[in-house]
Amino acid sequence: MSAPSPQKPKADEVEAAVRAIRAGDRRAIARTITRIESTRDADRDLGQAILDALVADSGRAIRVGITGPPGVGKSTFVEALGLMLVEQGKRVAVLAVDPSSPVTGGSILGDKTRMERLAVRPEAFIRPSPSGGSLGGVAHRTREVMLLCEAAGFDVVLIETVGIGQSEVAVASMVDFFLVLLLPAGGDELQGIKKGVVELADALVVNKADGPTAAIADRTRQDYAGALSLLRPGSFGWQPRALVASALESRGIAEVWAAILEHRALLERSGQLLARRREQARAWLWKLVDEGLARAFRERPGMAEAIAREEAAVADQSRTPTAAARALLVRFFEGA
Ligand SMILES: Nc1nc2c(ncn2[C@@H]2O[C@H](COP(=O)(O)OP(=O)(O)OP(=O)(O)O)[C@@H](O)[C@H]2O)c(=O)[nH]1
Ligand SMILES: [Mg+2]
Repeated sequence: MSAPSPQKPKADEVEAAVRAIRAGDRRAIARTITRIESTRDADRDLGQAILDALVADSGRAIRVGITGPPGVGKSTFVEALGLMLVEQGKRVAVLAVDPSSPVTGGSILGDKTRMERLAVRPEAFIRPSPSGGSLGGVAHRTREVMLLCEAAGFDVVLIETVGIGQSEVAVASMVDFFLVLLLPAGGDELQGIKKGVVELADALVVNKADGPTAAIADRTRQDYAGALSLLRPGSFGWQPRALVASALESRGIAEVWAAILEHRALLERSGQLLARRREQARAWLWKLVDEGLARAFRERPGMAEAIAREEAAVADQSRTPTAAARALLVRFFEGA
């Protein structure tokens, strides 16, 4: 995000897009998402103006985050769940947060997020995340795209992200229900998932409970259920569960959805849904402010050299971090 450009988006252009999106026009939705994700200031400002005009209409969907190790079956699960919901007459938006591979610079999710059976349904909208760009940036845009989809009338927003970095924490902070998919057998470490991620889960689902791995999946579920029962229920009385599913055979999907609805009812009854979303929005605001400040700090002319100097001084212990931070802040504010 750079400083807002002085050129204001045209009101009629904003209005036309807002009208089309409210009517559920998928091309208008896709076009606005492209603008939000654009690196061109003028496009992005237009995207933001449209979003701003629509934000009051957002908030009506059930927001579900799905994470898990690579290859656990997230996309297959999302498609199976999406198809079930579409059959029930719901409109479903699927978003993917794709932490681009730091090694290849390419997309990790690649083509696998296409979800061909769901993609052909007019009640569904699937948007893979843009590859490239910083992870924080991608997650920011996903949050905005989610709000846009809500304003366009989608009943459920499913957000897939691979659980190997920071993206799952960002996704957990923007959804109502956070689902962690796991493979039959193996502890969190073996699956490459951090323990902290499992602790964020509202439900753990051991996937691939079919064929030769069905029995192992049941045992794995029991192990996790035992571990979860030691956790205290959250502030509004939800005890995270452990379930099994076969995304491939569409089994166990209805049970997961039932848990999501039960959780939802509990959130609403206790008044926690609004409270949680307010807190998420407030935290998001501050994250953006913090990031904007940090960027302005680093990008101020002359700062890079000063930072390098202070870092070196702290490294060779000729200066305390406190004194170095103070010197940098003084320099920054004096140049303000
Ligand atoms: N046996 C079995 N295979 C499954 C199941 N779900 C997914 N798979 C298979 O596992 C492989 C990976 O599935 P994906 O849905 O792409 O997994 P993913 O977690 O989205 O993978 P990434 O996005 O690459 O992290 C595919 O070959 C699927 O067909 C399941 O329930 N049972
Ligand atoms: Mg996938």
